[in-house]
Amino acid sequence: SRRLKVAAAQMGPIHLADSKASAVKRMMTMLRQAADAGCRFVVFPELALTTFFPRWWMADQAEIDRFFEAQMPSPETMPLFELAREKKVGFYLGYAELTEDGGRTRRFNTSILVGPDGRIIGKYRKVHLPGHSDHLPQAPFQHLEKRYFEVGDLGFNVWRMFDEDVVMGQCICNDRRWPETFRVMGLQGVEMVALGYNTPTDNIYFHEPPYRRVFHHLLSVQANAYQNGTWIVATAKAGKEDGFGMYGASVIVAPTGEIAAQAMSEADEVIMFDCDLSLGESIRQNVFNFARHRRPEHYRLITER
Ligand code: CDT
Repeated sequence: SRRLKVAAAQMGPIHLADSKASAVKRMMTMLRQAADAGCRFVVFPELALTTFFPRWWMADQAEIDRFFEAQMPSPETMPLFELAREKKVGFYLGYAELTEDGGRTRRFNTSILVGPDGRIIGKYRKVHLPGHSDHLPQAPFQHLEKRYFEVGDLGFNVWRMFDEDVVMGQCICNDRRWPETFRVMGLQGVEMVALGYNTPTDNIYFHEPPYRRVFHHLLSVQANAYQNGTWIVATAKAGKEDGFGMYGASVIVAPTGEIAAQAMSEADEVIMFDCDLSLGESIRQNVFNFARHRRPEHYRLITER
């Protein structure tokens, strides 16, 4: 059977005052731990280099742009890329991307797949941006992804990694709640999806208990893994950033929908699993054999509305 030992490198809080270099140092410690245990792929969180800055209202664009990367690898992340190449470990990294496009500055909530040779092989820009774009002074904190980022323009793709052996997909945080995210990758034969997230423990729009927030996270990744016969590696940035809580519950989910490994803390924590990639094949060849059983002629409304 084909196997890939992977790690979810959950991160504890990154405060406003923390430097990108200090976040990278923490990531390198975890990458080393994963590599020494035989992992060949490590998934880091969404916006892994900084605090989850969409919680802060900022009007000054220069202040906002401090959280963004105009190049990747950046000077701060270069040591992570070098360590990964030395250890021959691939990784997924989420960051805020600033790019010049035909004289226009564009900003995206982005993730990349980096091969074990240290080269960027795939980029994704977050499609489902949650939150709001105006200032909500009554709310305990903001969720300004719709203000600070454009909707991603690259779609949901898959890439062959590890000597063409593994069909890898990627998405970011809120995308995991949408079945369309995974079905589009499923239709391209995805075998493993890497995703990072930052999910506040409290809902600022309507009240719900924190345990229900974790339940909806697990429900989403477990159902989407099963319904597409794919592994999902979901990695949190967790804990209290400057007093604002985000849950952990990073998980490695099997194509059966079962949780193979789960983080116990809201701090830096590496969880690992030796994934059998053929496990998804029996699901994709039987119950979710798309070619045999899907009926897209009855799904038209999904793309028309
Ligand atoms: N980062 C991110 O996408 N977080 C959202 C919070 C939703 S509440 C606005 C999530 O879906 O987990």
